[in-house]
Amino acid sequence: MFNNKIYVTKPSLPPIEEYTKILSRAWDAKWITNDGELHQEFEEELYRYLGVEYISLFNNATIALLIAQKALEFKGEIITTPYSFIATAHSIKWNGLTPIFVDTDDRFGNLLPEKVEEAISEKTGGILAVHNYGIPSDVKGMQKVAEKYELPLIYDAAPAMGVKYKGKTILHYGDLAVLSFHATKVFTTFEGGAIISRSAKMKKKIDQLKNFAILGPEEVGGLGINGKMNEAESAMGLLQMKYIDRNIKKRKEIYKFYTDSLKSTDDIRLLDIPNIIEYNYAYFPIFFTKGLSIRDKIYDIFMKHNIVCRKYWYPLISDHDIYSKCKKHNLINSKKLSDSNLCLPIYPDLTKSEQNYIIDILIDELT
Ligand code: T4K
Repeated sequence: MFNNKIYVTKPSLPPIEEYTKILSRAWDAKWITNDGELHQEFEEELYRYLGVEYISLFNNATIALLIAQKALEFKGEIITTPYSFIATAHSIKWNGLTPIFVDTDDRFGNLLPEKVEEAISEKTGGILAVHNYGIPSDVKGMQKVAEKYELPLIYDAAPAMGVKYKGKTILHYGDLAVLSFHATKVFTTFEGGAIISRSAKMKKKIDQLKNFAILGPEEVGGLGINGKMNEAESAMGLLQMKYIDRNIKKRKEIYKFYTDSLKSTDDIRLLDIPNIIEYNYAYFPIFFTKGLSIRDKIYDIFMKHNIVCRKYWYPLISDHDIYSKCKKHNLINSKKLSDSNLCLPIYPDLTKSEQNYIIDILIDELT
């Protein structure tokens, strides 16, 4: 038994000396937020790394999701997924819009384009899809539906930093895509996020919205908010760029070890990620084919052994009181996923003995 708790994730932090060295530039300049030098350099590094043209940095992904919807003029009812972190739906509600919950596929928990199409009505004013666990699915199908009905499409790509689809970043899909750089993500700036847009005009609009809609010293263009990333977060982002590939590689090794150890275990389904996707190994969800009671039993056993797994995503967003009155379209697959999943700890610093300990407990309980 390990004395310290093993959490589902832990941030990968660079050496503190490297961080203070970069941060000292903000100290010397006495410029600590509002599009500082480190902010600009971090944005540049992201262009290079992601191969995208327009990025706006944010203080977190939730505010970025709010702004993305404002920028695309989402209105009325917004089709979204019940199988995600609560922030996905909250961002819709904060904008005074109504989430409509549609079912996902039964493998990855991503919205199904055909179900989205079925749910579209004259009240629909946007689609907020998620690359669940950072894994994209039928992005082309979703694009077709959005185009056919002329609906703006946003991807909540919060966990998808570094993920590629057919050799290119997944962030090319959707009218806008939103990343999170929270402490629990593969790439962290403490708190933080970004919107990837498709045109200089849209980036400008987003950059204004995140800065109170200020157009000049004496001019405000409408209703804006404070969504800015500061220099301490930007310094962290700049430094983290050095480590991202190494961190993803370490995650991949753990992912492979878990997969090899569990693939012949009955009663568990693992994610089967298609070859066209280069994953960032953000999560290691397992799905108990016999459902909720065994999942909850294993969760409790792990807790007794100081292993803190998470049921991402249980309950479904649509089952929380605040969303209970929203329209739900036959959430059969998402309900099944929600009742059967458990995410095992995965992060670069997870030691081999910790990995063995986790697997041994699980296999022991299931055999
Ligand atoms: N959309 C999606 C699909 C998302 O997953 C998220 C965020 C968002 C939108 C919104 O993005 P942000 O606005 O946050 O940028 C956490 C995070 O707060 C949240 O950012 C994240 N998703 C979500 C999946 O997880 P909690 O309440 O589960 O976090 P917490 O504090 O329980 O942390 C989880 C584990 O991480 C802990 O057991 C221990 C470990 N941990 C956590 C922190 C904060 C550390 O080891 N160090 C840390 O500093 O929501």
